[in-house]
Amino acid sequence: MGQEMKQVLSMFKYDGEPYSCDIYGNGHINTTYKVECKQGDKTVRYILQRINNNIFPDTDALMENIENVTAFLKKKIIKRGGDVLRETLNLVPTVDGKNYYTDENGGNWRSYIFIEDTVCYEKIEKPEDFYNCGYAFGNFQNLLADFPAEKLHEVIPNFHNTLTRYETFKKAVESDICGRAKTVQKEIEFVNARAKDMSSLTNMLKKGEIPLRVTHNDTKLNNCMFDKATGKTICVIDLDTVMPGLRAYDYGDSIRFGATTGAEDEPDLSKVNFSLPLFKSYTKGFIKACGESMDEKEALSLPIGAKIMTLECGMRFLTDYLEGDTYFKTSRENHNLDRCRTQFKLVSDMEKQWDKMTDIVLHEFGL
Ligand code: ADP
Ligand code: GN1
Ligand code: MG
Repeated sequence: MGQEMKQVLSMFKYDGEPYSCDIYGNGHINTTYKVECKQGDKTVRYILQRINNNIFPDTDALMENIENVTAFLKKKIIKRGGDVLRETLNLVPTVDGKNYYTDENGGNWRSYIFIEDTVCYEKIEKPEDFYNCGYAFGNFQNLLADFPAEKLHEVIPNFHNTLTRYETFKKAVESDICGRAKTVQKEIEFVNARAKDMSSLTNMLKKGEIPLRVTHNDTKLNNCMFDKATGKTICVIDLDTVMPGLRAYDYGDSIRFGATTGAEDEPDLSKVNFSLPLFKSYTKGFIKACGESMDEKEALSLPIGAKIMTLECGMRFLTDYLEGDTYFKTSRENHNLDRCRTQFKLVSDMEKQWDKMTDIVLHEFGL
């Protein structure tokens, strides 16, 4: 471990002496490390993250959100007799009692207690796991239903405003700073052909058909931890984007990542197909967890969320490709383009199976 890393680690109130610190996980945004500390003959583990300040410029606001949300969740977990060390994220304070540390180069670091005896999946193997994932994210929203939303900073304004994302996309096509637009004409046309869809969710909100809620906004399968012993979901992580939003965002973002036979960045599109059985499993879990609080209009916004979040995410990957791969972490040439293509493949599949998707949602809703 280098001197700079040792310096960062020395700034956190860890139990024991840190002896290893390795890159960890598959997130696209922050740089995550697993820290191991020796305490007597025990090993105590932590997660350390260098916050991506290109994406989250206001670290105070970001960390205040996380501190408030986790404190709120902890109270609820204690009330129901749960284990606060495993059922929510727990920030480790710095030696001077702050929730993050700024190094000499201006890098911002935060640390969490490592949630032990869990697994985190990149791909769904068993439909039952996806049911549990749906239940976890539905339940997460329920737990935060009475969180005072005015306390939340909007750390990324318009995060899931698909229309704003479309405007940004069109500007990226127009500027074409890397000269890549000519190579992705088919993908650009795919987006433009769906211009009318971009405001479908925000229009429902504007018309008062669906309510604004406190949502997670980044409900990928790998932001959900499964208990190794029971196979059930135990904790929802990656709370950077908890903000006011729509249920359809959380539902849809999970579907686009999980209800598929291929990885988000699979280059061979013949391996990427939308999976109705997985869609059904997640839907069952999510709707069950939302319970009484959901009405028919909101239920009907869910399949729209699935398609729109998939289209939006594909459009974001394509925008980043056009802008030179500066937002999402990439590890190979055309990585963002491969990601974009899987999302568009899923959108096409969903369009073909639209009636079946709606029927499944209505059936699980009890109609
Ligand atoms: P990103 O914003 O880059 O996606 P995450 O906060 O999701 O970063 O963390 C990346 C990965 O690190 C997660 O997918 C998970 O595997 C792991 N991870 C994050 N926090 C914890 C934790 N408290 N305990 C155990 N693993 C964690
Ligand atoms: C990013 O942080 P991570 O990897 O969980 C992104 C999401 C995208 C996702 C696509 C803050 O999520 O919005 O849906 O990549 N997070 C942010 O995989 O932009
Ligand atoms: Mg993540």
